[in-house]
Amino acid sequence: MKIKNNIILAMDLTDPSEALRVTGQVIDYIDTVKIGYPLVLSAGMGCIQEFKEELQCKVIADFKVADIPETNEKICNITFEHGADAIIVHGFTGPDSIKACMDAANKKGGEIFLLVDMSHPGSGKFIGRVSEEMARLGVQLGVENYVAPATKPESLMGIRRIVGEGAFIISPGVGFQGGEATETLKFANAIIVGRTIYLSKNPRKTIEELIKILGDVHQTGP
Ligand code: FNU
Repeated sequence: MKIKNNIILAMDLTDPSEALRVTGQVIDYIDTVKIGYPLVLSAGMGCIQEFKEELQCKVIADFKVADIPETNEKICNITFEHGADAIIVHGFTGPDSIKACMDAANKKGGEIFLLVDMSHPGSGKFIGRVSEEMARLGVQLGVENYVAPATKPESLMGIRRIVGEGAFIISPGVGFQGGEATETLKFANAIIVGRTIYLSKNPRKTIEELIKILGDVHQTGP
């Protein structure tokens, strides 16, 4: 997946017209929006197609799929049939459940992102303890895309080491959760940014500033 400016907007506003309006303000700068339960549970699955048609963007469905293989297959099929380009899938459910999502994605022409560690403080208790094992499982299964946290650079770095340079990592937790954009992009291919943009008084200016910071680093960096 190629992502414009290496930024994915996490659109978690729950009012569908507000969500479209605010995304529209920054759509010149991004081509990929992550939509999850907050918006879909209030607006319905139709909002995926609405975003794609009105804003001409790719949509990643953040459904953190975590069920038995047969149910995972159904969830993925429905999500791709509603127009999602990719779906986020939990790694902790194990190989058969992940494989069911990969098979559904292959059949429907979509992609999966395997979530191997999370960004919130409580993630250290369980998921963070097995994240490298999950990443290794992803590699064994042939998973190409991963989600790993911007708030834990050590974890992100370890996951990159395991999945290799060829894998595509997207990383949530930049801004409000404390993750740092330029640091994160040393190990991730794209950052996921939500509240910093959509709660900004001027989302357009905020994303322009973010792009400028990333661009400056790119120009002066190694
Ligand atoms: P923001 N998200 C996350 N951490 O934050 N999918 C994870 O480990 C993860 C996620 C999502 O904090 C979160 O649900 F797996 O406002 C939200 O949609 O910038 C977004 O990433 C972060 O939003």
